[in-house]
Amino acid sequence: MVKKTVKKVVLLGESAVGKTSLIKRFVHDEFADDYISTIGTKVSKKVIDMNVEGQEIQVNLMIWDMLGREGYMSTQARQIVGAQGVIIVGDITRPETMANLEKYWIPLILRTIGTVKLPFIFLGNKVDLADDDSLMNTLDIMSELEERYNHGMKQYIPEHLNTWFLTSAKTGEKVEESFESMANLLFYFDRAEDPFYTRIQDVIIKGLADIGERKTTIEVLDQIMFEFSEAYGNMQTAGKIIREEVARAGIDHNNPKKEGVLALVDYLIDALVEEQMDGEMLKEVKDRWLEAIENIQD
Ligand code: G3D
Ligand code: MG
Repeated sequence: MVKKTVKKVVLLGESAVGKTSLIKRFVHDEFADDYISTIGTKVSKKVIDMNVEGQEIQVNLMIWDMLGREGYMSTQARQIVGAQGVIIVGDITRPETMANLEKYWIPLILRTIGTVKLPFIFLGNKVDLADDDSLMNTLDIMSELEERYNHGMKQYIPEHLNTWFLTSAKTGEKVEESFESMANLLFYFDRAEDPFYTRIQDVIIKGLADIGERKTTIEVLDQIMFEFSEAYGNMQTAGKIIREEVARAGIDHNNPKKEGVLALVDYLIDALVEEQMDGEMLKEVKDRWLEAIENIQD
């Protein structure tokens, strides 16, 4: 008997690191051409057959790709909800995108689902373009990430696989292996409570949850949209309001300006007033947003 499971996997990482290209390279069988426009996501499906200790297992990977308003924390956060595995991608040729694997993406996962107890695969992509310096930098980062988040995990996946890879969506190098490893880790996480994982979980959460002081216009805009959705309560309606008000404020998603964000604050506060949000809380929220805008350094 083949055991069948369905798993949601998301790819995270900055714009242009190669997420869409990696998925295209890996997935031949496109599950749905429909864009889930409300969350700016496209979902592809790929079936992986495995044999674990004599048991035939079919893992149906539902792979979520971020489209459109990429770079917006609220969009990213919504995509992460319900994920059973995360593939975090950096571009080897852009060291800051590699540094952000831990600095930005892991804290975002923590803030969104409150735990890191789901499997991570780390990818340094565009290895076909890498020079020696960027390769060394990437290897350093990868060994740290492995030690911190995937220590001891390797014993649960087949010999030829790993929890991190240097990939190329262009040549196909290690792309298949990356997703295959994710499928294995998903299966492992289903079955076992890893003592190491449980032990480090709290340390990591305490150590990383506070990272991420927001400074750029995009980051402040993210913060405002995220906090608005939280304050508003109903995520779906909040998302709709944000979309409308962002348009009304004339904000260009790719290049938001301070003045636009200031206008947005007024609109969003109005929306909260209409929801009868407590006056004092409202003032606190508004002051916090204005202060964040004040401190923007682009
Ligand atoms: P994203 O989905 O993370 O935003 P994309 O990234 O998949 O859209 O890729 C961004 C650009 O990087 C694309 O170039 C794509 O072709 C290129 N790219 C992605 N992966 C690789 C890789 O492994 N090697 C090389 N050499 N290029 C890669 P364009 O020019 O189409 O924008
Ligand atoms: Mg993309």
